[in-house]
Amino acid sequence: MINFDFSFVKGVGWYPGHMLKATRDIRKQLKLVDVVVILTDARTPISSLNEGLIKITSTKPILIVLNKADLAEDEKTLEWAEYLKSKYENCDYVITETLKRRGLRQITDSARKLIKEDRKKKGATRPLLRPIRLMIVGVPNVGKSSLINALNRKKSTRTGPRPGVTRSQQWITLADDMELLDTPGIMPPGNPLVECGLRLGLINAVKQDLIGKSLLVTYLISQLFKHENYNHLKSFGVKFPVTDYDHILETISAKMGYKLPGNMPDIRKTEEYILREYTDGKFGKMTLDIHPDSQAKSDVTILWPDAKINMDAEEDKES
Ligand SMILES: Nc1nc2c(ncn2[C@@H]2O[C@H](COP(=O)(O)OP(=O)(O)OP(=O)(O)O)[C@@H](O)[C@H]2O)c(=O)[nH]1
Ligand SMILES: [Mg+2]
Repeated sequence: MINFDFSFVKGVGWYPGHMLKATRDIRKQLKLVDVVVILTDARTPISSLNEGLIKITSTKPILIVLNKADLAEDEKTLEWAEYLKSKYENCDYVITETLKRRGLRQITDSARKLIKEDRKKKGATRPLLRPIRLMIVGVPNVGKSSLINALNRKKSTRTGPRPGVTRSQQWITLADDMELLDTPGIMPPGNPLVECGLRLGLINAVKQDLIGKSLLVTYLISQLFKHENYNHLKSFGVKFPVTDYDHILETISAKMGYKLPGNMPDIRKTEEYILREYTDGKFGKMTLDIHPDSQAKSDVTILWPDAKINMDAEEDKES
């Protein structure tokens, strides 16, 4: 049995000035667009959705894209997609793996279908004689610019495995009858619940240094135990069953040759390495958002801050 204690962790919000401006820019451009494409990370479909974006764009049809599906468990991605479709009116969903170019066609097909239905609902009778316009929004680092590049093929917008790569809006015209608006990633203002914040840090939607890399590695390892996802740890020589957290980091540090003077393990370097391995998908498919109805399956206890206190804080914020 291994225990993890996160009860001391405080929520970490991240809402720098450029996100406030980006939100204003989205409101301004909204009247120009035909459909809003909201990207979320398939590993955290709820934690990385930013419901505020759904609220401010709800006058338009919305296509929810669960991207990075290559990093999430297929069955759970489908379950979450159906959940989102039933939760929000006016929405459809598509599951994508942008880097492998999977699901791209469904995005353009679904966008066209949503626009057609919307125009019909509004009584439009003539065909649209201009390119259709899609605005791409979402939290940082979910793959908005990558999606646009994959659709565009000319690779004109910058991407990177960090939050905040795109800093301003940019229209991109595709060869066929479509225009795309890339936007900077936007977090909801305020502090998320602690576990939601840790998930956002792990997927790089929030700067990892703001949360602390040690804490994120501990959270990652707690999730590996929760999902009984041991293969990558075993490949470093970690022996199971494990009861001692330090043994995991020390084993990986020894395997990688990360040493400090005096032959001590270089834990900081090891933690940075583990997070890079996670970002590169080396720990395999793992969905972090867990539906409340699903059962935890493993021999691990994880302590969280008093959920009631957190829930009350959330409600206060909304009222
Ligand atoms: N594994 C995987 N990685 C992806 C996928 N799509 C994008 N990425 C990677 O995710 C990282 C972020 O991609 P970006 O396109 O820059 O994300 P963004 O949403 O534009 O980010 P900001 O501009 O910072 O808001 C990059 O390293 C991409 O290579 C995917 O489907 N699967
Ligand atoms: Mg971008």
